[in-house]
Amino acid sequence: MTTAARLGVFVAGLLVVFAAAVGIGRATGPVGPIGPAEQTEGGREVLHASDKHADVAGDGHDHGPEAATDLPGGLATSQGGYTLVPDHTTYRPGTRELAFRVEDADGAAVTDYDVEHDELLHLVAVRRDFTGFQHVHPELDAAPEDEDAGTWRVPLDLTPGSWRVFADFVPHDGDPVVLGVDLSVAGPTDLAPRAEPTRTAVVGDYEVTLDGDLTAGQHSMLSLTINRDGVPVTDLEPYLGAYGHLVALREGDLAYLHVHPEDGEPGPSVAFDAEVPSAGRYHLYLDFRHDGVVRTAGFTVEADR
Ligand SMILES: [Cu+2]
Repeated sequence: MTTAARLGVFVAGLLVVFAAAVGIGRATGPVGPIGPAEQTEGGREVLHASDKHADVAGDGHDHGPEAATDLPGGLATSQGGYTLVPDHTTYRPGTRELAFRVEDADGAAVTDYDVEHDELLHLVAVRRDFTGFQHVHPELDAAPEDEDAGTWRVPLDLTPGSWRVFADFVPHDGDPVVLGVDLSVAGPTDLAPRAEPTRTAVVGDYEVTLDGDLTAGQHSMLSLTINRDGVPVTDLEPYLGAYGHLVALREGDLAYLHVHPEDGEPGPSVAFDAEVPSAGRYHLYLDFRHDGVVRTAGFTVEADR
């Protein structure tokens, strides 16, 4: 058969398929209004927010049908009446002081915060290719007579690239808030390749192993086990009110997820209750303290549907 003839047969075949599809469509007709659980998208059942209340805010409350305000934290610079205002958004590489304020709906710098996990404000900085993770605790200038009242300051180690900075805090007598803002750091850079899922992280003499799986929309128990030179560590020191502190960031948009530590022994395993809002890849950072030093172990985990 010549190419033209083959093409002709192919086109004729397509027409037959198309005609058959039209015929089937006419025969069955529109199905009319269908219930939320019957709709399909790409062959999958679509669950509406009203059918399944994912605790995306991670605070244990049922937030009802998913609205913009129920998005995970850290995706917005301004949310819930609060705005994260950095003094600068462009930096030269090196150790640089980040100065910022949290402004309320009236544009006034917030100076009154509630302690959460032992601190008034947690600041997490990560380069958008998931390198250079830092979890630090800025100092607040709260002296009311000071014109800088409400300004937070903290040094960050910045390498060239695009960074996301998260401020995780509780305004006095308010609800927890996580705001995010991008910083650009000048200079040539090599971006890290996409990280593959990992179960083990090595930090200096320490090896940390991750057990447990993440499932979208469900509470998932994660256990992190810490060994030093092959010996289980059983004398972890409390850090931020627990034997470990875990931050989870979603690949793609760096949504910031709350992960709650479970009470337990000072090692070798630390348990967390994590809930992720969607399937896909997450980057987990465990901070733990031993021998007076805080170390960070990073993991990449694929969450199931
Ligand atoms: Cu913190």
